[in-house]
Amino acid sequence: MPPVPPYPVFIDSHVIGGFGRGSSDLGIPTANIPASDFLASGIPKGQTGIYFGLAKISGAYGTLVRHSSPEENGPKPPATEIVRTEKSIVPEDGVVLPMVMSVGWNPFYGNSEPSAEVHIVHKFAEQFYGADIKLAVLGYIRPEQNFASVEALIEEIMNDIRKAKEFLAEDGFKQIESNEFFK
Ligand code: ADP
Ligand code: RBF
Ligand code: MG
Repeated sequence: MPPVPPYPVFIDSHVIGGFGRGSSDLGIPTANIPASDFLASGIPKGQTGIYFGLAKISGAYGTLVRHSSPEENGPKPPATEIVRTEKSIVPEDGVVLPMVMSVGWNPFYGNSEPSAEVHIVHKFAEQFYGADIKLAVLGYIRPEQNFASVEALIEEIMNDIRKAKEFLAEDGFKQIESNEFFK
């Protein structure tokens, strides 16, 4: 089955700092992008929730400097700055990869601002703040939910990843990998 309209939706963005708890709290790092890039993408406005698709990282990246800790900020994201380095994405990390994406207010954490964040199903050599990220959003999985525990949230994310892999294994999705957008 091919992606159902309005998908595929292509988003050309870059990686910014988030709340700083994806890796530390959940063990599931997410590359955050400006929520405005998601809102401008053509996906029906205000449709928060969990999506799946493909991602490709490229270009130069830097190191993230946080000017305060997530704990100090509560529901607001900490101020961050990306300090450029001479590093660029290595070829084995710069391929089209499966991803799951979460958009919204993270009810479990009660954020005061919407975020858009992408977990790529791949083991990266390093963090890649400031790098370019190209996304093909290929479908919607579910709305955002609240959970009774961090463990329950993690379990649901694992389930999302399983579903994403199943969808992406179907013919119509695989072809998007060779789309001109990713060249
Ligand atoms: P933040 O809140 O700043 O986004 P995270 O812990 O969610 O912190 O993610 C940190 C960073 O980890 C991402 O911005 C990205 O550079 C890097 N990263 C490493 N592996 C992955 C991956 N598999 N998927 C997404 N990001 C990853
Ligand atoms: N946060 C929620 O509060 N509720 C969710 O249902 C939820 N689902 C997610 C699904 C995926 C695939 C990913 C990558 C993240 C999800 N999150 C959800 C966001 C999670 O809380 C967030 O990644 C961390 O707070 C780190 O920023
Ligand atoms: Mg993140």
